[in-house]
Amino acid sequence: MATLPTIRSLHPRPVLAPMPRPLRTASGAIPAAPLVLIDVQTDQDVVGRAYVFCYTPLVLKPMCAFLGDLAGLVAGKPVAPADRFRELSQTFRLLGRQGIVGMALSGLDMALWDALGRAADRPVVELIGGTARPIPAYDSFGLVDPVADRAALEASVAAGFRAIKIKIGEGSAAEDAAMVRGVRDVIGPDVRLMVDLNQSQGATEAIRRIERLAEFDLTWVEEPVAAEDLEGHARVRAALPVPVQTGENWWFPADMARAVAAGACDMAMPDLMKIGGITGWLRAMALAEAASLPLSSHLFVEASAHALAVSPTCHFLEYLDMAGAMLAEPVRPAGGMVTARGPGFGMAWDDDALARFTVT
Ligand code: SMN
Ligand code: MG
Repeated sequence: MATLPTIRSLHPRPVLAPMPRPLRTASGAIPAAPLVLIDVQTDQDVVGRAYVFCYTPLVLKPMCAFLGDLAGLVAGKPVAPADRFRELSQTFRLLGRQGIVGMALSGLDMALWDALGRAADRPVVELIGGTARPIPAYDSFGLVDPVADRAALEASVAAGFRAIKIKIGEGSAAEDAAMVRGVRDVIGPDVRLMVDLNQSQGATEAIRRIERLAEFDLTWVEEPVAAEDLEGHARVRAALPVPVQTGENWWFPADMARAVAAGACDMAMPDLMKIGGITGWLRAMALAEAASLPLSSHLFVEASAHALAVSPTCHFLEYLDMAGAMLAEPVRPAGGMVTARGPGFGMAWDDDALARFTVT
């Protein structure tokens, strides 16, 4: 059997990637994607590639510095994601794995899985026991103006998406209702519609707002209250006919277990960068199956197609293209579906984009 590659070094690079649609949410705007691209050099002729999404450019430099120092802890060790996950989790036990630490560990995990896939010349989905298959995707918008954004919404439906998500919660309840009504009128009754409050409300106000929207046949309402307010999520869930979705801000599977125990949601959407990469996702998907929670992804389109393909309660892949501008071949949904590509996650950086968008 071929030997496992050994980690030699990490090469983090900060970029500000243009997005097809700048994103506005009720809790802030993201005009361009602050990403740190992570290359894991190994002793074989494979380089593992992944990226982390930093939400704000302010995190780019500290993330690169932390990843650079993390290299000292893993250099010379095998590309064995579960082993490195276990060791690094123990290393940061006293500090805790929230924030930059958790993002870096998850990003490193994804890069290690990519390296393993490249070493075996297989897509990651096959390393974790599945096969690449089309995953239903929803086209994820920010806050929208149904008039100004009509063409973009119509283009999504024409491209084959059978599900659309929009953000609400920035304005008044009446403005939310007008936005949702307008979008429902554009996409018609047969396309699923999800709404995302991005933690912008208290439970009472969230209930009041969503009750007004129930007539529009919503597939889910996402993060109605602060991510860490599990009781608030449970209150909203108990009061509404609309399913509650949450999970993008769970740090590692333990956070998910706490949310499930609190009855916080009807469905779950962990973020690969916060749940612990592929290694964390494999544990989270078991929690979702045991709790009968439909499981969806958050961002990280490329790696999520691999993770969802082996998820027993696979629901939807979020198509929100953060890194496409940095890739030689961006992921292209077909008929509203996204299929995993290899080897690894099938990502190659575009050299021109690196030259243009690297932050110095
Ligand atoms: C979201 C929040 C922040 C950045 C990107 C996306 C949003 C989502 O909560 O679910 O898409
Ligand atoms: Mg969200």
